[in-house]
Amino acid sequence: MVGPAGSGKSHMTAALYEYMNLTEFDVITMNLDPGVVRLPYAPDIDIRKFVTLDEMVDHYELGPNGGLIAAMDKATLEFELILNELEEYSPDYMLVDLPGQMEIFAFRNSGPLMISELSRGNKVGGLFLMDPTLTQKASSFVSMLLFGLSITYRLDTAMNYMISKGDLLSTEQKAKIQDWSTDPEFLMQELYLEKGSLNAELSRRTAEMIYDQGVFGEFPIISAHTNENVDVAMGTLERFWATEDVSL
Ligand SMILES: Nc1nc2c(ncn2[C@@H]2O[C@H](COP(=O)(O)OP(=O)(O)O)[C@@H](O)[C@H]2O)c(=O)[nH]1
Ligand SMILES: [Mg+2]
Repeated sequence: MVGPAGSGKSHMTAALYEYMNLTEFDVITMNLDPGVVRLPYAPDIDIRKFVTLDEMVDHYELGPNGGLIAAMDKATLEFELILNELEEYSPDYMLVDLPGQMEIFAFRNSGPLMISELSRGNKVGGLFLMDPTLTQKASSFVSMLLFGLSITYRLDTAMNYMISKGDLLSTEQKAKIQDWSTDPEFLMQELYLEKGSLNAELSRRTAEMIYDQGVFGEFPIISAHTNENVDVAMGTLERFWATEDVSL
């Protein structure tokens, strides 16, 4: 589960887990956020059993960012312990809830290393959650996709893009997001209307590059609160899991 802080990763982990459990998938959850205080699900494997943010902050007298960096580094060094737990479960599927601060997970070495360890013998894919409150304008929608691409590049996994918190969106807002994601001409037009000439050109080139990467398409608009389209998200994930190419 990937996405900026507060995009709904933990709640989506809970919603997908419930859905998969009910439909009799052999599935477990893993929490990789050492700083989370409350989770909307009870993780089967929990990084906090091995390291917590508070412990690092106290021990090394760090702030929250330094503490998270230290916690992730410690977890990477001791990842064998987490892998041992995983081996005991040996589930068919696992939902991995990543830390809120994606920047620290994805752009330092620890996150990619953990994902690469988890990828050994397993097919790993990202579900990138786009918070609709951060994608109200065409330009913020494009920059959020760019953030997703950047994380894809860092973690070296396939990425499935979805819009979270669908319950907060009106029918018109949902239609607009779908138009942006399926009609590049429409998106370009909106970008030109919104931005001055310099940024319009940057936006256009960025959108074109993202479009060439095959990222655009009809993104499922899901909600962990109402369970809207959780089945559609599952369909997307099942199609991803069914594809042959493990190194997408
Ligand atoms: N309305 C709405 N709020 C949500 C939804 N999913 C999460 N939230 C809220 O968004 C905030 C952050 O969610 P969380 O799952 O902790 O995000 P994370 O940091 O990405 O793990 C919490 O206050 C959640 O209650 C959703 O589907 N709908
Ligand atoms: Mg979380």
